[in-house]
Amino acid sequence: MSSTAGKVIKCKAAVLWGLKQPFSIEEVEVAPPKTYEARIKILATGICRTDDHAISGAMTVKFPVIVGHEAAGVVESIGEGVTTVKPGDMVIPLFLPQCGKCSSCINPNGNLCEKIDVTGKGVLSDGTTRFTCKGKPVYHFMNTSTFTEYTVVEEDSVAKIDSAAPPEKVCLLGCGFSTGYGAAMKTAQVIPGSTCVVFGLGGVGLSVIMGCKSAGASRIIGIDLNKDKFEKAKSVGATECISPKDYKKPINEVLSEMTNNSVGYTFEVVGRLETMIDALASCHMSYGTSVVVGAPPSSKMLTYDPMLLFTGRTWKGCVFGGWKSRDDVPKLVTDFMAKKFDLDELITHVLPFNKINEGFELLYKGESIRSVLLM
Ligand code: PAD
Ligand code: ZN
Ligand code: ZN
Repeated sequence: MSSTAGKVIKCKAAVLWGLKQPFSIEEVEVAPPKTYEARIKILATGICRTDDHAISGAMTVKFPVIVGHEAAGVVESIGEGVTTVKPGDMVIPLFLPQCGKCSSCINPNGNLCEKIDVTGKGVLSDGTTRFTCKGKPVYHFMNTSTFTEYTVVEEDSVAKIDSAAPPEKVCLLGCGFSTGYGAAMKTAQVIPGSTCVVFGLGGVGLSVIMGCKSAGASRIIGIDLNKDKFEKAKSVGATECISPKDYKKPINEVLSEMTNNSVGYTFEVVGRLETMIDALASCHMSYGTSVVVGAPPSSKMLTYDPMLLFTGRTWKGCVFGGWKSRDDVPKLVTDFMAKKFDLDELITHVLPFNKINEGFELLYKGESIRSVLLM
């Protein structure tokens, strides 16, 4: 048992005190894990656009909050009743839990565990938080909260992984890579020889490209407004890249002409209503499948021509790539260790944790794919 087990740990965390504010590195108190909880020492954590959705208000959260949800770390201590992880285990916290009991978990095709915190409750199951700062409770984010040296998560929100896995790389399996790769491999089930189109070439979009390539797609078209993203997209597998700004015609017509009307799969990896409709319209009217991967903005509605679906298209979405998190993350780590995919292409910046605001600046300027913060 570690010397800190059962005690409050004081450590550094990046606290967001309110909407649209920079992170403030503070000393926080992290309470010991309660029943069915584990306290984790975070070793490395990536910056994902979803964290920014909390800062910008596109996603509802309670303040003050510790965001961050893409990480790897080591279990420091466990609460009563925990049997599947123990102190010293290398783990990945899971923003999508797998409780094993809810309607999604018990169905072989479901992965959206009902314990996911999509409404921004910001507390653990007992309704309280394990963080305090300056005497105030600080809320959790998506069952994870990784922008801190220590966090507490529930047992069903953590996956034990290979102890030899490098945390500064496999942290990406906690969100961005797994989400994109799974959208192609698991949700769309791209078939060999097909043509795929990926809207949005951030860390998640590039991971979709990697999934399409692994699945044997023969043509992969990347779409972004920022042409600086094209080079990297090509190096991970895009066969060509275009910007909608270069065309007068609607993008679905452009793609239909480019491919002789043969787009099998499209992926929306931006998180905008307009691109969701563009992606739907861009897949083949009869056999095409379009997958919504980008997180939709809170409380916005879509209007679309139902003829788009009537003709035969399939419209899907997925959270976390469709993977069952506790079952599949350790397997993805095994695949990474067996060199079935490479994460280095996605990691453009590595920064010390206290430079977190710089990491977000890189995201805003469109200069980074993934910045990884080291504790
Ligand atoms: P990112 O901001 O790094 O990448 C988004 C890319 O989209 C950028 O390269 C932009 O230039 C580009 N872009 C912006 N507007 C347009 C447009 N109109 N047309 C084409 N391209 C455009 O984000 P990311 O890769 O980290 O995440 C992408 C989305 O996926 C984001 O909405 C995030 O919240 C979501 C996400 N979803 C899940 C999930 O489980 N479904 C998980 C992780 C991230
Ligand atoms: Zn994410
Ligand atoms: Zn569940």
